[in-house]
Amino acid sequence: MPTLTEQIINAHLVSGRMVPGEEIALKIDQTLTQDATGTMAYLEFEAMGVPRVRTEVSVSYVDHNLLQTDFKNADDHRFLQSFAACHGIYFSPPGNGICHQVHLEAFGIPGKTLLGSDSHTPTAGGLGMLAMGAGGLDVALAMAGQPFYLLMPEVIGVRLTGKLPPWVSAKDVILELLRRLTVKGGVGKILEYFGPGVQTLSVPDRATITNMGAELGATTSIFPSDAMTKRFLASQGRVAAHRPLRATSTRGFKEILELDLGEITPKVACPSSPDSVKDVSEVEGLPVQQVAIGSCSNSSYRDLMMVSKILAGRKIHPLVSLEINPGSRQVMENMAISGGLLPLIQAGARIHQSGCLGCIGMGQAPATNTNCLRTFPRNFPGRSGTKNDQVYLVSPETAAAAALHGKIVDPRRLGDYPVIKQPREFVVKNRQLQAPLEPGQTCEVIRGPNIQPFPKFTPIPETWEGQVLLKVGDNITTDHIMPAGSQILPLRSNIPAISEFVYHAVDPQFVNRAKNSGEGAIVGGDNYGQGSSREHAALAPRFLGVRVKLSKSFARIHKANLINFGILPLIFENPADYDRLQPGDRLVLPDLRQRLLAGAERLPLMANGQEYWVRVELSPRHRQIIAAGGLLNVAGGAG
Ligand code: MIC
Ligand code: SF4
Repeated sequence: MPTLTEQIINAHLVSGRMVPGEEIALKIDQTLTQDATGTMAYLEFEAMGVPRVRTEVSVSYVDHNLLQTDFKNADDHRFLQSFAACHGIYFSPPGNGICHQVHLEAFGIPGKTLLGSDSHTPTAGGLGMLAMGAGGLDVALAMAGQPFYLLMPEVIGVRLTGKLPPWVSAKDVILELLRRLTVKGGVGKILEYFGPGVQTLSVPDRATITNMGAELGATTSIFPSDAMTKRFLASQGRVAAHRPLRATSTRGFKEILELDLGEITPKVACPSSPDSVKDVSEVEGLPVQQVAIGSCSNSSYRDLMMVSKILAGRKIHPLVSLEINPGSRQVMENMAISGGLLPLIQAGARIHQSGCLGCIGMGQAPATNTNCLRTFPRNFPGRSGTKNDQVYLVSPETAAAAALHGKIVDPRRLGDYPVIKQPREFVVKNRQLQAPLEPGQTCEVIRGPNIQPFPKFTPIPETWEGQVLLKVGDNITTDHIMPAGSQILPLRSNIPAISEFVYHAVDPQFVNRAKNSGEGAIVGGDNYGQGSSREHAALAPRFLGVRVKLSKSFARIHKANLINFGILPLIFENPADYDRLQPGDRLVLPDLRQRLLAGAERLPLMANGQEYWVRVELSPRHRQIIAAGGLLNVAGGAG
C-alpha cells in the first residue's frame, strides 16, 4: 500500500472506493471537541439517544470560552464536565490547555483516525494520525459509532529536503506553502510530508505545519511516524503508543511538491489573510504595538522556550504589549521547572492562562490603528476583536524580535540562535484530565439557562422560491458569516440569540432583511466558507431562513455543515453568472425536491424571469439529508 494516507484510510474504510472525488466512509477511532463547538455537539449526541460514546477515546476540552463575564460560559463548562462524566468522555477543564496541544501530549496515537469539532484538528497529523476537522454534528455521529463521510481527497506529497537554517522555524515552512498554494490550494487534498528533511523536524514542529494545513483548505496533513515520533511519545510517558508508519512508495501521490528546508527564510502573513505572505525582510521597520505568542500553531514547549531564551536578560520595548498564551498547563509547568518562565516575567511579558484567548477574540484585542504580530494561524479581518485590525502572522522567533525592538525585525539579526533542548521526559503527572464515570454509576447532566433547545427545520418544498439576501466575494470565512469574540461566543448554545449576529460586520442589516423576507439565498464567490468548523455558520443562517447557497466553490467543512442543516449548496455552472445575480433578485428552483431526489446533476434556476443553470455536487446520501431539512430529521440523525 503506497502512501501513508492510503494505508490509514484503507484500514478504516467502511464503504466507498479510494478514488479521488468519490464518497468514502471512515471508522473514527478518536474524537475531540472544544467548548465553543462542543456544547452543541453534545446536545446533538444526546438527541441521538446513545448512552455512551462508542469510540476508543473521546475528549471534551474547554479552551475557547475562558472569559467568564457572566454565567453563560461557566454554565456551559459545567454542562460539558457533567456530560462527559456521564457519557464515557474524558474532560479537560478550563486552563488545562488548547485541545490540539493537549491531544498531542495525552491522547494522539500514530495510525489512528481523529475527528474533531475544530478545523485545526489536523494538528495531530504531526504524530502520524489521520486527523480531520468537522462540524459538531459529524463529530456527534462519530461518537455514536457512525462512520465519517467525506470525498476521497487527492494525496499530494510534500518532499522535504535539507534542514531549517538558524532563526527559521516550522511556522515559516507552512507560510511558505501558503505563499505558494494560497488559502484554497489544499481544497479536496491531503498533504503528506515525506523525504529526508522530515527527520530534522520535531513532533511539535510537524504539528505547527499540519495545523496550518487548515489554512490551505486541505482536508488534513500528515507526517510519518518515526524515531522522532517515538522520542516525543516517550517524553510524554506514552512510548507504548508508538508504531512506525511511512509511505512505502510515492506512486499514490497525485503530485509532489519539493521543499528544501535549507532555502526557507523568515516569513510573515500580512493583513488580513494567512496567504498574504511576504519575507519578513520586506516589512522590516513597521512599528508594532502588540506581540501575542500562543495558539494551537505555536505554543509548545519549544516555541515558548525559544522566546524565553531570546528575551533572557533583556526588556521588551516599552510601547509593546507582549502576551504569552501557553499551549497547555504541561508546557507552563515544564517551562517553570526548567527556568523558562522567569526570563519572560522579567522581560515584561504578560503571562496568561493556557487557552485560545486572543486568537478567537476572547480578550487581547489590539488598539485602533496599530500593528500586531501574532504566532496564531489566522488573521481574518476583525477576528482579533478590533475593527480594521492589522494582524501579521509570524514564527515565535520573529515575534520575539519585534517584542524587543518595537518594530518588525528580521530575527536573523539577533545574533546567536538559541539551542532548545526538549526534556527527555516531560513532567506529566499533573495532567488535569478527568476520566469519565464507569457505566452504571449515577450521574446528572447539569444545564444552565444558556442552553436553549435545538430549532426544528422543515423539509425542502416541491418548488423553492426565495430572494437573494446577500452577495459576497471570494474566500468568505466562517468568521465573516458567524463571527466569534467575547460578545458572541457565549451564545453558541443558544441558536436564536446567536443568529442575531450572522454577517454582523459585513452587513448589519442582513439579519432584519432575512427575517422579513421568508426563505432566501446567499450568493458567494470561490472557496465560500473557508476557515473554522463552526456549524453555527450554517445553523444560524438556516434559522434565519437561508435555504440555498450559490457560489463558485465551497470549502469542505462548511459545505458539509450546510448539508447537515438542510441548506442546499449549489455551484454556478457558468461562473460568470455570479456577476449577473444581485441582492433582491427573486429566485425559483422549479420541482426542486423531485429533481434533487432523482439525482439531477444540474438544476434550472429562474432569476427575475431569466433561466440559469446550477450544478449539484451531492451524493445520494446528501440529497436525502437536504430533502429532509437536515440530518437530525433523518432517523434521529444517525442516518
Ligand atoms: C477557529 O480557530 O476559528 C476556531 C474558533 O477554533 C474554530 C472553531 C469555532 O469556531 O468554535 C475552528 O477552527 O474550527
Ligand atoms: Fe483556538 Fe485559535 Fe487554535 Fe482555533 S486557531 S483552536 S481559536 S488557538
